[in-house]
Amino acid sequence: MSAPMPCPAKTQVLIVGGGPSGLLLSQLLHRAGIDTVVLERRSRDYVLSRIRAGVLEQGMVDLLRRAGAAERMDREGLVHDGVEIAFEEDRLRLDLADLTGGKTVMVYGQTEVTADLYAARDAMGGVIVHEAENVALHDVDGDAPYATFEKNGETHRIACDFIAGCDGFHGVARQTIPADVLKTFELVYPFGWLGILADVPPVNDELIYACHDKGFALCSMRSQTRSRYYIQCSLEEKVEDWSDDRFWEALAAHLPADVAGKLVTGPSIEKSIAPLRSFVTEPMRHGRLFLAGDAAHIVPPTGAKGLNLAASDIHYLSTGLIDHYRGDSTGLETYSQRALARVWKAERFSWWMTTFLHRFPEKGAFGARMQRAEFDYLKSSRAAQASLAENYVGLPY
Ligand code: FAS
Ligand code: PHB
Repeated sequence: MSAPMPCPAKTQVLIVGGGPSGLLLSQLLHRAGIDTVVLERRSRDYVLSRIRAGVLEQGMVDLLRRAGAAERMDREGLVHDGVEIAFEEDRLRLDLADLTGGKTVMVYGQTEVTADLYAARDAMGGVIVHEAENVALHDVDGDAPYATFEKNGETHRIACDFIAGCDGFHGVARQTIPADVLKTFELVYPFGWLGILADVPPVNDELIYACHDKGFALCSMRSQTRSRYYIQCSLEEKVEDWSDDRFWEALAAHLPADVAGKLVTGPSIEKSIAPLRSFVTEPMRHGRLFLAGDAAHIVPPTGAKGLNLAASDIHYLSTGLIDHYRGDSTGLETYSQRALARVWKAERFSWWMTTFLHRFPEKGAFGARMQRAEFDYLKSSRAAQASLAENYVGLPY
């Protein structure tokens, strides 16, 4: 990794957050001749240690290719044209390509996407300041916004034309928008996902989303030799109480018998519990500050939309900024409205998939029968399958 670039006192677009949103935006703008600086709170190793998403929509794949950061994905990524939904002992394969006129998804981990974007930024000499502490944003609703931050005990100031808040759910950007301007919408689910990563061959060559009396489970993967599994867990669970053996036993109990019987188990590389929430911020712009990705919205991972929504935000924002510097600000003026239109559709799908496939004890026997009926309808209706498929592969930008 090259020595960190010195931080300039001025740039065109200041980006807060060096996750996939911030890195992708920085790369796309730099390739269009627009200067950026990325301020990232954590070290690069810390950012790259996160295990998160695993499924990319075609829109994200296209953006990574446009960003010149897709070579390893195209070599190592797995193109999937189908996905399975299991309900108790029943299994239903959705032929995504047949149901959507040829569309597919790419199975390639977010960790790899982020590493590829870091490599692409390094190759272009991108300015990324790691361990930038106490980032604060100033005059975002004026004509001369700027940011301050601390590093190695010194306070720095960067003037800019625009600020992109790509700093995730717990970032500073959304908090910079005045409370009387911001409107938020939230639904917190009464359970989480306990996830494991292990170097064992996947149990199935496509993902399986499973609804079982014991709860939800997901069989996913990172490659033909590395698997990613999740089971629904209560919010009181502590990951340290889950040995590998206990996880593998619980996973098998959440799956159809013929799937459980093929499970290959092994030592975990990573285990973690993620809470599930639906969250949206309106608007996604305030003056010269634009929110993108998890800084603006969160979806439960059941629909594989989190990272993919960040991608469509970055598509709208990068094209709006590029057009602005070429004299047309229409894209920036319409950014929030265009991004939110797609965000809310993905929020709906992610909420529907979560409600369909997780156990909600408080909904009782009637609720369980509604979930069974949802599955039976899906199994019997090509229209229902096409609706799930078109949302899963990703609605148009
Ligand atoms: P990120 O949160 O990835 O990145 C924000 C960056 O900003 C971070 O590097 C952070 O360190 C930095 N930052 C924060 N505050 C800052 C500050 N004040 N100053 C400077 N930098 C700051 N999505 C899926 O599709 N499938 C999944 O299975 C899935 N699993 C997930 C599991 C977990 C535990 C989490 C938290 C999310 C998961 N997601 C999943 C969603 C996830 O993939 C996000 O959608 C994706 O990381 C969005 O990328 P960013 O918008 O870049 O936000
Ligand atoms: C993953 O592989 O981590 C993954 C895949 C699909 C999802 C959620 C997570 O919906």
